[in-house]
Amino acid sequence: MASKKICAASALILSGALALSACGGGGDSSGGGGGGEDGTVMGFSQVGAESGWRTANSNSIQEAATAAGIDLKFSDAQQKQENQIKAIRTYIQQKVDAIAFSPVVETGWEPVLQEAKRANIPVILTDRAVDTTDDSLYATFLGSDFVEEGKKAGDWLVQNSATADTTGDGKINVVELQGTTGAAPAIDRAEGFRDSIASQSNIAITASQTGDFTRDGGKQVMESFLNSNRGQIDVVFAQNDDMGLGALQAIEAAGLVPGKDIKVITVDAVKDGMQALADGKIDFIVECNPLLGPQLMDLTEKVLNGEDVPKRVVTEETTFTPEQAKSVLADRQY
Ligand code: GYE
Repeated sequence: MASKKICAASALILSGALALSACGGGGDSSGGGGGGEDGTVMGFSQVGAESGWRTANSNSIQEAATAAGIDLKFSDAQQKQENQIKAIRTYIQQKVDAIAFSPVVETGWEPVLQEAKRANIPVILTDRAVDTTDDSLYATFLGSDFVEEGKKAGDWLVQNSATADTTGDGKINVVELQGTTGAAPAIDRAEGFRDSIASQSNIAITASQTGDFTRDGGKQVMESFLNSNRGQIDVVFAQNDDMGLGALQAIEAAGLVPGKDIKVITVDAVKDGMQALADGKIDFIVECNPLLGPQLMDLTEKVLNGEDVPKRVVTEETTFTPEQAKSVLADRQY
């Protein structure tokens, strides 16, 4: 009741077309909800809860929706594409005003995005990209440049190759813990990292396997790498902090000292990762910023208002050494 009243009130101050679409969910007996304080209903399909990054990202989106007065319908797909497709279809049926999602993998979205387009519901991609040639299927894409992140990781290794040869044989053998197979950050970080080390004949990726962006996954894959290549691994490139933290457990359990016997490079810079970096167990972290909520709400409002938005909005981010981690750790929000 209350939310319908607010929706009616906001209709007075909004232009005709938007007022209709903003209140579309509220008038629907199929359970679309009445809208937030500003009448807007957004359906958001999250990848899952696989990492510290993801938790920070979900919190940011939920808090920003509340702050913007947007009624957020939030669902967790548990890293399964079929669950995301189901959630998006439900949002279409509920006639939400906008749909946002972070696609678990890059491919296979065209049919459901076509359905959203036919229903005139704008889709905003956040965090991860979809692989499609038809960019009319989404309004904008907000998130990091993952190729760049992979490059930054590789560049650090190239610049620090003198100390990275921990086995002292003149070669730097890197093992890679990849993120979820088919996910944009896994594909792109791998590409950027390879681009960066390509010209270095002394650096080689000797093993690469997915740890699904989870701590457990990283630990298990690192255990198997250590079982088959013990004594030959100089560096671990973990495509996120959680897998890197799992790898640390495996390295220590094998009686080796991370940061000394094996150098560790990760991506994200969540608090646990930054702590391990400050402690000297991780050597370098490339930041990936999960606090996308405020920008996502802002872009959504603009799209619904019919304003022009850039097709791609890239998040700004930095990198951290142990010294830098020590100085920012106390103020780290996530
Ligand atoms: O790096 C990882 C998470 O898509 C950028 O997904 C995100 C990645 C992030 O599970 O920790």
